[in-house]
Amino acid sequence: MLALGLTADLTALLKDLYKRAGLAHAACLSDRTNRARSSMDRASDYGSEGWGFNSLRARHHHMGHPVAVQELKARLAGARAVAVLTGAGISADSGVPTFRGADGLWQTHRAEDLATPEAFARDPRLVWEWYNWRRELIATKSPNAAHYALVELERRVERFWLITQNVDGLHPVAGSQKLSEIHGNIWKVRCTQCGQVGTNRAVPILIPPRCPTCNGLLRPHIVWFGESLDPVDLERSFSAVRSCEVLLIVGTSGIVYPAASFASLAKEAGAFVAEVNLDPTPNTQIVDVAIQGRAKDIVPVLL
Ligand code: BJW
Ligand code: ZN
Repeated sequence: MLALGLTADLTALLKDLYKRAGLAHAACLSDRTNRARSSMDRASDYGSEGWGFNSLRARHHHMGHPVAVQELKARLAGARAVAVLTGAGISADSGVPTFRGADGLWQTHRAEDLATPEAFARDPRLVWEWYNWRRELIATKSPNAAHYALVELERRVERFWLITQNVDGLHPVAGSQKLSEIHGNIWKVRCTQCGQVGTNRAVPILIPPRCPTCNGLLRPHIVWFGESLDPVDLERSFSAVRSCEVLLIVGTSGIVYPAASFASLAKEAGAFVAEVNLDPTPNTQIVDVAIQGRAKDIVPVLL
């Protein structure tokens, strides 16, 4: 697994990321995505055997144990600064497919064909068709109890920040406001010519969609592999992760950077770090408490 330098300094961290980016760029795209896939495969191998639960217990992790829930609940209730990181698992309970795993999107679609700037340059129509399919699916889904519980947590905690990798927009629909959608939003489009960002809720969107201002080709306002995250989102997220007392990580496989570095970053800064996930992930080793279960069942009982 890739490990980022555990520096508390954002500049150094970004430098590290970009240094790795340089390395990644040196390799050809398929190499990079193959590497990505092999780390995804490794992650899904962690399932039942890779990291036996006994060894996790020996490390004082409490998989789904009521004591773990109680401890996390107390930590959250006592914290004045809480950061939350969510991934596709929180929306799986609303019926939105995840990326990796048995029913994941990457089982039937090659990431390098769809979620890279190179793919869009090669065949924008194909990429837009995939997004149309996903927009159609997501349009029928609603937030679940876990999304709503995080809105309530935001209301209760003095300093709160929700960082989501999800592009489905279900957190804002639920009512979350202190939020960075670090991988973008599937209902937003961006002009490849003039850069203007707009909201477009058409299902299906007319292919190829055109910019109302300059007639340039529109693309999804989503962060694809190899693209940089918005620096404002990034700074806000790093600062929340570095300064929180509790970091709660829900439903992410923890292999896509930079979000994959948040658990160790928060630990390094002295936070109490907890994970809620159906399965063990690379983060499970790092966190103080790992609770195994469905987001919609676990997150509401943490309040
Ligand atoms: C449940 C559940 C239930 C199920 N309850 N749990 C080498 C070193 C360092 C970095 C890199 C490197 N090589 C490449 C990189 C960078 C790359 C990267 O990290 N790649 C890794 C795969 C290695 N990252 C980037 O490129 C990022 N940009 C960047 O770093 O910029 C600097 C840079 C520039 C150039 C080169 C390198 C660096 C951008 C990343 C953008 C990611 N975009 C995607 C796709 C968007 C397309 C779209 O959605 O339309 O975002 S990838 C995909 O993965 C999507 C997700 O947001 C993201 C994370 O996935 P997530 O949310 O974790 O979902 P899953 O499916 O993986 O996991 C679901 C989890 O839920 C599982 O654990 C289940 O168990 C669990 N679960 N049901 C609770 N009911
Ligand atoms: Zn334009």
